[in-house]
Amino acid sequence: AWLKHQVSGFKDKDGFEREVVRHVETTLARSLYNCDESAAYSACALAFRDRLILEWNRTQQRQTYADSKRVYYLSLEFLMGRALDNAILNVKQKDLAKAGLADLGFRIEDVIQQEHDAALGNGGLGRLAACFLDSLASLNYPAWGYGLRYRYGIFKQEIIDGYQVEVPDYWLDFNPWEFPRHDVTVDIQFYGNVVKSTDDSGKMISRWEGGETVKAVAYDVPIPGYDTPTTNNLRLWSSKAASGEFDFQKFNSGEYESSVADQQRAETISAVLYPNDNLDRGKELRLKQQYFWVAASLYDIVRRFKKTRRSWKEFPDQVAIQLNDTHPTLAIVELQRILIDQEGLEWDEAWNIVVNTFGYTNHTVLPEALEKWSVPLIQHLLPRHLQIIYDINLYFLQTVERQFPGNRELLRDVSIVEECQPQMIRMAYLAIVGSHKVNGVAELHSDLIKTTIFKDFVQIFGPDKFTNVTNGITPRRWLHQANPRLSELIASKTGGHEFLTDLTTLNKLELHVNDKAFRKEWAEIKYANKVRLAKHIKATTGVTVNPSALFDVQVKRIHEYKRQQMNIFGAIHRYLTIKAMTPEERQKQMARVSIFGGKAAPGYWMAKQIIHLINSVGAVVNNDKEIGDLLKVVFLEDYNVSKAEMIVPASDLSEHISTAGTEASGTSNMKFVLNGGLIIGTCDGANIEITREISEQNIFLFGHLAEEVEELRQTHLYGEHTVDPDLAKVFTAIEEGTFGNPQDFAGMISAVREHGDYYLVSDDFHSYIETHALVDEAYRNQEEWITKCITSVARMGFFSSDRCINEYAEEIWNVEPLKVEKPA
Ligand code: DL6
Repeated sequence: AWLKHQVSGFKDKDGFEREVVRHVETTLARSLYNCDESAAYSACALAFRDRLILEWNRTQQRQTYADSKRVYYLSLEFLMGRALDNAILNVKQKDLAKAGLADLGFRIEDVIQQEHDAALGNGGLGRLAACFLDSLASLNYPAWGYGLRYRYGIFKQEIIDGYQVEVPDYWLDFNPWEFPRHDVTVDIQFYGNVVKSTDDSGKMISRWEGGETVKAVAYDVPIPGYDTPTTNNLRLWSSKAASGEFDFQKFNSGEYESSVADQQRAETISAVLYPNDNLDRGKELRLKQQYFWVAASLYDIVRRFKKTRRSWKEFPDQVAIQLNDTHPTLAIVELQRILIDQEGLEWDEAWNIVVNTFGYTNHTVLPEALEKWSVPLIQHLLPRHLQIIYDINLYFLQTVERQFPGNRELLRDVSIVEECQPQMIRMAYLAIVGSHKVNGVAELHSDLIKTTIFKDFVQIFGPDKFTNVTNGITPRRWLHQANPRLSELIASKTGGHEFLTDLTTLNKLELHVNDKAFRKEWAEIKYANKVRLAKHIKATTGVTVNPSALFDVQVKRIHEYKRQQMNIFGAIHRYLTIKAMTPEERQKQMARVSIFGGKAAPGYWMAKQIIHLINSVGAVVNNDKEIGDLLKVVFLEDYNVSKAEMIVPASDLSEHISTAGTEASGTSNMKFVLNGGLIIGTCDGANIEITREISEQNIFLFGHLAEEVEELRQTHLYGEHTVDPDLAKVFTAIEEGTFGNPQDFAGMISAVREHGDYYLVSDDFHSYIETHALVDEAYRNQEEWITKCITSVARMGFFSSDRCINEYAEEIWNVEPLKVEKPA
């Protein structure tokens, strides 16, 4: 299906300006004389959006007409960030927009910054989903994302007196990127009961009846591809009362408050994103969110399939559904229910279709993040689904029994229903049983799931069901958009912007690694990015940092396994070391800025203590005249996607220092290296493959290996646990009150000293400190440092999310791109 289309940008600058002015004057009903930056953003977004909509409609028509297999990416999180810059860059009209806005009296950077981040996610999992949507569109795959339209995204973080304070993120005041589809609604049922009867042929049928109904309303978001007319769709569901606005009878009889109660209860479902990262809390509303979203999405997918009038057995040839972690696992049960209860298929035929349709991506091995739902809760909320889960489990266990007769232990271990009080449904097991492929997100992680949490399933299903797709990032956002000067410099040396669609062509950079002028410009760009970040630091924290110092960055969700506590202990160690130096020694010391950022889940006490310690250390160190520029410690408030776009290009060194075996992949490690920063890290997640690609000389690895972790934990529990002497000095300084009330940090210290040091902070501390000393040495030699940076960037081609999506398409989804003619 070669169909010809032209990407719809603007013909010229004047045309763009006319459209902006038209939107200011008509859509916004303002005059150019009282058009502020916010109005300029709105008008500019609407102008580009108008063009995008045309491509979006055409893409949908083209894909429907081609009638080829589609991918549906089900994710509870899509951490999209801002859309305007992305939309402009995809049609390659940044210069035009910049000049047009300048004519109207605006700087494009200021206009772009008016946009509120679409922050419908917690961290890596949600951002990965956003990168995947970008790649799917850019590679012309017929694909839809399905998610929830939370009224409140991830909370905004304020730092008050050194503590995290959460503020709601109401982001929908003005959102030109979504389109309500009041005509696309689905009634979603909860509660009720199951009625059994027999049909005319004597076959037993089950009907789910009664209960409560909530309406799902579709909101569509266009997802433009880069340098292609393909514009895919992200459909987000919003909940509304099925009965309309409110209960008129109650209203008329004066019960004003309860007349709106139904409406409010219904709207609560999609009201708020759960702010936990790598943590399962088992709340009823979360289960309601999950079912609401998968039921609406499946209804939509099935409705689209039925329009093609194909037979059911063709469903997996037309539909591939990817489960982003276990959050959408109920989709497996729901599709089985639709096929057997509503469409009348036999169990086996239906189950075959289900399994061939679904793929499941696991994103964590942390036990506290593996989802389980209590049987009584599912029984109450989704009675028919519980029966189907029991049947899925029964048939599964019967095949296991046939394969491994008499192995009761195995049956207990792999049962989808965990026998405890109350019984629990293990969602990862259900996802494995109901999918044809299961993948991890980096090599080590994919190996670990096969040898630890899912090892029995490898025995049962064979190793081919389990695969690896190492994560990736979109170079469009994480290089071209975030670091425009570096992107242009790379283009000038690699013969154009091909690297944006084929990242492996970055390898051409190696030819220029000794080119003096190129290296000079490279260094200037990094410095300029650091100056910009330094200004932001000054404006938001009041701390002055020297852009010539080494910027050492750790930005990600705050979690004990990610070990920000080790980083801040390391900074304290550095502070104590500098304090103990003679003036001559200090002269030789390399200047550092330790930069932290990230949100703690509101209920995660230890993570909040870590933030407090970072800020308390900063308050002391940054005001210590003896120290001056040699060390600064700053915590950047409210880390999000758009802040990452500023922080990542400004880093010299970034920290990816999780306890080995705990970080499934990590993706910010890829972003930092792609932007010419080096990394210090453990042998964990994608750090290992990054090392393989860029070579060991260009990365600072330290710490114990994954295979050593379990034994070390055991020795902590049952043997002697002596704290590393350098770390002990850090603890003494904290306990002496150097950074404020020691009681505030007692929990962090005792986790290491008295409670088994589960995350191996003490075990890794020595090699962490030593490796930082190597970093100082390496940074001293700027020429070598720049060589390392350029070489690393040149070798990052593997980590494009385009490569990942092509792997999913080939190995898991069996889908082909829908070819479109490249725009002229
Ligand atoms: O795969 C994306 C991302 C990985 O890069 C991180 O290493 C991993 O921690 C994260 N996993 C989760 C799991 N949450 N749940 N459920 O966020 O996935």
